[in-house]
Amino acid sequence: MKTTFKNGKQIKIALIGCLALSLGLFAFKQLADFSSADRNKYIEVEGQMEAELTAPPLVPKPIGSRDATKLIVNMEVKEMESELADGVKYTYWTFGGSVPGSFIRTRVGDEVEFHLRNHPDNKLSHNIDLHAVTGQGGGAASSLVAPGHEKVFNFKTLNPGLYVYHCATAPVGMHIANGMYGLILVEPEGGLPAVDKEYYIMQGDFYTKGKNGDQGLQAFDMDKAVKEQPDYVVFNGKTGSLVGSKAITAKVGETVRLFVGNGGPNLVSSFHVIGEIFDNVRIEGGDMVNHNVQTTLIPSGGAAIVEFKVDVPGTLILVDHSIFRAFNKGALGMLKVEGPEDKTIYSGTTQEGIYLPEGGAIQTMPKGKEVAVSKVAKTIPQQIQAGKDVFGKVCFACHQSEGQGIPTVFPPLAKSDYLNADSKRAMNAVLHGLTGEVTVNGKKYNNVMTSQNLTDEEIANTLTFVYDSWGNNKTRITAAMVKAQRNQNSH
Ligand code: HEC
Ligand SMILES: [Cu+2]
Repeated sequence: MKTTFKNGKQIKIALIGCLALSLGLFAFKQLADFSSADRNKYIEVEGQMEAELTAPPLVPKPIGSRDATKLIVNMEVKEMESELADGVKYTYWTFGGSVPGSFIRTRVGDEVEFHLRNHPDNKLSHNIDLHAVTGQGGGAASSLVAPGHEKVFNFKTLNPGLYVYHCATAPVGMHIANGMYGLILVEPEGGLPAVDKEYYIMQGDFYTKGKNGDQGLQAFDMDKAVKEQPDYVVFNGKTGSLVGSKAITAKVGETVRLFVGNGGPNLVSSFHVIGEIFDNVRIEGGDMVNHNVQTTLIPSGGAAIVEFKVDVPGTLILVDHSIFRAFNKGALGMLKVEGPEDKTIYSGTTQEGIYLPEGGAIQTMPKGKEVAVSKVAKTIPQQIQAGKDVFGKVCFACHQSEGQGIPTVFPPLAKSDYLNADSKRAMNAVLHGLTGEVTVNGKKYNNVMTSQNLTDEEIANTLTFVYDSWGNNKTRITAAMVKAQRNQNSH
């Protein structure tokens, strides 16, 4: 008994010693790591160049052994209508015209001069928060830009890794939900090891007024977004973006690197490739590399770099392994591998048609409701119909789908005393924007409505729709009235 006790004590002392030593080493390593990020501040730059930007699934050329440089990034925000699924349209807000936005490739020590332009046809202000930036708001505080304008800010890349960027304009969740996210890679000194193929994939969740599969232009649904109940969960902005003829490709024996991001806004991704095992995963896009991984977790607003060698031919299926999202909401892509078989690795007869998307859980028949565009003067019902369309693309983003507004931020258009009291004032708000304090239904608002860049007819239709809806006084506005108002103000 006595000797065992003594031994126990010795073991304890040894353990404490070990612990102290490893803590010391850990602290030392931490210091070393911090100082390397710190050191990168002093990397000097050589010359300057414009950054190559690419739309998914492509990535720019590797940085290789190039010196740190002054890197000019020219990024333009574009609001655009595009297809979310077969027969389903959506108004996306994009960085560079794609969802996810353009891929940006830099190296540590680069001095980035970031030019954010907001296309003149856009309706809203936007900005950018890059997770690779050390500084206020990740750049968001310096980049809020109105349609037709440009903002410039500068940052030095201190930490290597794969980072998400996104818009951070209020309502932030809505801007991200509409597609405003992308990836920026900061390569270490000397670059990442060379591979044969590199691709850019980013997951996102989408919230539509209609159900999954409902046809036509679908407006953003704030309620579903707040409840985190997406109708679509997709790779690269739409269902089928990496399916069939759009699949990414590789040849047997090649090494593949996927830069995988997750824009959210809400869901975490369980990224998995059916029929492969990841040889390397750069966890969360940082320095730590794990090996032999089946599924890697990619947080919302996070990323990972996965690498694997493809050994046998076939179609590998990329999924979020929260599996209903893959087969029923769209989070399914394909990597087609061509080349000779290797029976020592895999053999068996191959059946066609497995692992194909199954579509929305609750399918409905296409309604295909088309709005006729006529050149002759519209009747009131036609004006209301056309106005509803514009409202759904432009005004709903702030005033919400039922004109209910958002307390303290966006005033209601439903039963609005401000609106109903003076139609000229309402036309002016849409024509020229509105700032300063206004009181609507007894509540004060002091915010900014940007001018809306619409034609006289569009404004007339939209206001006629608004006046006809949600308990308003049914005033009819014609294009001639808007024109008169526009001219009156240009004196
Ligand atoms: C970017 C957000 C935004 C968009 C888009 C927008 N508005 Fe506004 N709107 C506002 C804000 C903010 C105010 C209040 C401004 C203030 O506080 O001075 C406002 C005020 C108004 C008002 C007067 C107050 C009221 O509630 O009656 C009207 C009318 C109006 N908007 C109509 C429209 C119409 C029609 C559209 C689409 C063509 C539109 N707005 C698009 C943000 C927006
Ligand atoms: Cu935005």
